[in-house]
Parts: sequence; C-alpha cells; structure tokens
Amino acid sequence: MENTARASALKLKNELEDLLRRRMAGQFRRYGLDLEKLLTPFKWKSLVLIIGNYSSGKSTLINEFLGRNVQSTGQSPTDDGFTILSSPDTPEGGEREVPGPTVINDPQLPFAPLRRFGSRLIAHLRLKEIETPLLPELALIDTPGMLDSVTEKDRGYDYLGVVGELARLADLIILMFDPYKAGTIKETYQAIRSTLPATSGPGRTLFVLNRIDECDNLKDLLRAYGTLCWNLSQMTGRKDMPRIFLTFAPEGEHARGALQDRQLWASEREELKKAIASAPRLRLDHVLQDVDRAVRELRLQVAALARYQEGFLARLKRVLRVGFTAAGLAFLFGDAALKLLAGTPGPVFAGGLLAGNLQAPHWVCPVGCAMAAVVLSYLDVQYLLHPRYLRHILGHLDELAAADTDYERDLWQVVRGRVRSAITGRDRTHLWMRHRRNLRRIDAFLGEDLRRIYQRLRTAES
Ligand SMILES: Nc1nc2c(ncn2[C@@H]2O[C@H](COP(=O)(O)OP(=O)(O)O)[C@@H](O)[C@H]2O)c(=O)[nH]1
Ligand SMILES: [Mg+2]
Repeated sequence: MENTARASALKLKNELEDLLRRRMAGQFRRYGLDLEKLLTPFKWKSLVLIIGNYSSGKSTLINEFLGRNVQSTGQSPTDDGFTILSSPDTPEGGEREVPGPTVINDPQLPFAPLRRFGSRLIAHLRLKEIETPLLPELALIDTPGMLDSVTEKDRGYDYLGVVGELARLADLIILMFDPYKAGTIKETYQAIRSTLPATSGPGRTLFVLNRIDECDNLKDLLRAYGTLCWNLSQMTGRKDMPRIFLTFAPEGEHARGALQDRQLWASEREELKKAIASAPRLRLDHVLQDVDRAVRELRLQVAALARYQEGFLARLKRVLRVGFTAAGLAFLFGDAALKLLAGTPGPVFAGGLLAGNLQAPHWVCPVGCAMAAVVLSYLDVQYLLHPRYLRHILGHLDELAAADTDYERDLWQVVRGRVRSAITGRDRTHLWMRHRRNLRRIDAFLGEDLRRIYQRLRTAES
C-alpha cells in the first residue's frame, strides 16, 4: 500500500516537472527567472532542517531519532558545520562521509545553490551516509548553533543565507530553543523575522522548547514557556501562537526531578519524532505549493509589465498621431512655409503637384521636412516621453499590481523589486513583448494543468 502511494506520488512529481518544462520554461526565461532553481527540490529526498541555538539539543535529538550516536554532542559549541545525514543512494550501500566540494558538485543532489556562499561554507559542509532503515526517503540536516553576537566575518560565510537556502529545500524545519535562552538569540530573531518567511512555505516550521527537564519546577517551566511565547509573537509579528513542543532527551530525564508526570512529557518527544519521520508525506504538497507560488509571482510580474506597457503605448500613440500629422503637413507644405518665411529658393511641392508636373527637385525639401518631423518625434519619445512616464510610474509602482487577495498582496512584495528593475533597466524589450498572450498561457497553466495535478493529488491521498 505504502509502495503504491509512493509510486503514484513519484509519477505525479515527474509529470509536474515535465509540464513545467514544457509549458513554463519559455515564460520563466523571458522574464529573467530561473526555472531550474524552482526544480531543485524535485531532485532528491525529503529534507528536515534542524536549527536553533547552540546546545539546545539538536544533535542529541538527531542521534536519538537515528538510534545511534552519529553526531557529537556537548555543552560548548561542539560542531560548527552543516551535516546532511542520509542513507546511501547506491544499492551497494556502505557508510561514508562525503566532503563539501563533492556534495556541492554532485548533480544528483540539490545543494549546488550553496556554492555561492564560498569555500568557507563548503569547508563546513558534509554528507554522512549511514545505513539505517529510518532514512530511505528522508535526510536530516544538523546545523551549527545560532549565536548572539556573531557577524558574517566571524563565521566566514553568510550563515543565515545558508539557513535560508536549506529552508527553501526543506519540508520541515525544527527550530529548537532551551529554557535558558528562550528566544533571545539574535540570529534566531533574524531567522524567524525574515529568513524563514522569505524562503520556506507557511506552516513548515515546528517550534520546540527542549531541555525542559532542567527546569527546577513547573513554575520555572511556565516562566520559560511564557518568555518564549512572548518572544515568538514579537518575532513573527502575529497574534496566533504556533504550537510549541515541550521536550527533553530521555537521557537527560534524571538530571533534575521537576516534572512529575514523565509519561505526559515523553509523549511530546514521541510526537516530534513522528513528525520528522512523516516529512516525506508532505513532499509533493510542498513542491506543488512552491510551484504554485512561483507561477503566481510570475503572473503578477507579467500583469504589472503589461499594465506598464499599455500605459506607455497609449501615450506613444498620442505622440505618434501628432508626429505623423506633423510629418504629413511638413511633406506637403514644408517647402512652401520655408519659402514664405525664409525665402528659400527652388520649386514648391504643392505647386508641382497641382500642375501635375513633379520633377526630382520637387521631392528634396518635402522628404527632408518629413524626415525631420519623424526624427523629432523619435527624440521626443526617447528623451521626454519614456523618462517622464517612467518617473511617474516609479512614484506609483503599486498601481501596477493586480493584487486582489491578501496572498497576492504578499506576493507583490516579492515581485515589486523585480518589476522595478525590469522597467528601470537598460533593456527595453519589455515595452514590446506580448505580455497579454503570455498572461493567457500562464493562466491556462494555473487553471488547467496545475489544477488537474492538485485534483489527482487529492484523490491519491484519500
Ligand atoms: N538535561 C538535558 N540535557 C540535554 C538535552 N538535550 C541535550 N542535552 C545535553 O546538552 C548538551 C548539548 O546538546 P547538543 O545535542 O550537542 O546540542 P546542539 O549544540 O544543539 O547540537 C549535551 O551535553 C547534551 O547531552 C535535554 O533534553 N535535557
Ligand atoms: Mg550539535
């Protein structure tokens, strides 16, 4: 049963990838977006990212989940690297440790985007292949602890950038706290405030207050829990409180005897481990969510550029109408006007036309005058009309957004910057592209192709 579900999920994922490549690759390219980046999470297994302050118990939780001491643990910041833990992908198996450069360069793995964080990060990255039945469709990532007063210079790489990149790939993010530092760490603050919302989908983070066995009594625990809730609400800026798992490692359970009903707390730990184990089931849903979001972002971008273009073309039409009229008049009467005003010599075109006797010299002045009118119109468009229109729009950029729902308004915040750089860039092809046609194709993808995949996913799940 499990196998059939897995096979049909895999089939659906392949179909989605195929559809995206066939229907959307051109659109993504046209609008300067990277489809391959969107497809990276398609590549490998489900990822669970474990982050939190140092010695909050991340490595201990991983060892407990695996039933083996794979990661080293300790009170001081013991491990300053990113470790991906997974079972071997090759049929012959065998345990080994794969160094960072190989991890980054392996086309089967989704970690190539980490390359941009440089060699210092790559030196702190490794993949441990371990033989365990627990990780067939799942990989765990252990991370260096979050710190308070640390800069990129101390770390040698952009730590939160890396966390964001991994969060983008992860189906589940476990964010761990301990009662001593219940949400007061600076890097944690930044992660919750900006990194995670920008990179991972909604509801993919589980909050864990760990090491609660170290609270002397229930009052201490409530104090720590209250502090964490308060800090979290400040960080997320939301009023609804997410669930916080209250856990401790079984090995630490005898440290202090504050928690009387051990069974109650032990079940929280079990639930957390179950959530980790079932991450692969979220996979296809997340891939779909990410695709949906990326295509909707693209849609907003295209719609904004279409509006920009339409406003510009309406103004251009007016200028051209005036320009063509001026060119026509200049052609017919330009030489006569010049003769009248400046006394220029030579035959007059209108006279020749009326007499039915047009010679070569008749054409010289009209053609010159008409060309001058065309050149003046061009200069007007290039140096007056477009810059003025652009300035106007930049002052009212949000008017380009066709965002009706809250969700779309959130997306617009991401897309806004893209639209701005497209219209201020040197490349002006966006003024002549067929945005409306592209929009229709994107709508067809969202309304038909993607909807069909969603429906099939729902029937497969039920
Ligand atoms: N009392 C107690 N100690 C814990 C718990 N979890 C981890 N520890 C200990 O805290 C220290 C730091 O744990 P570790 O897993 O290395 O933390 P990490 O830095 O987040 O990976 C180790 O000495 C662990 O044995 C827990 O729930 N309760
Ligand atoms: Mg650790």
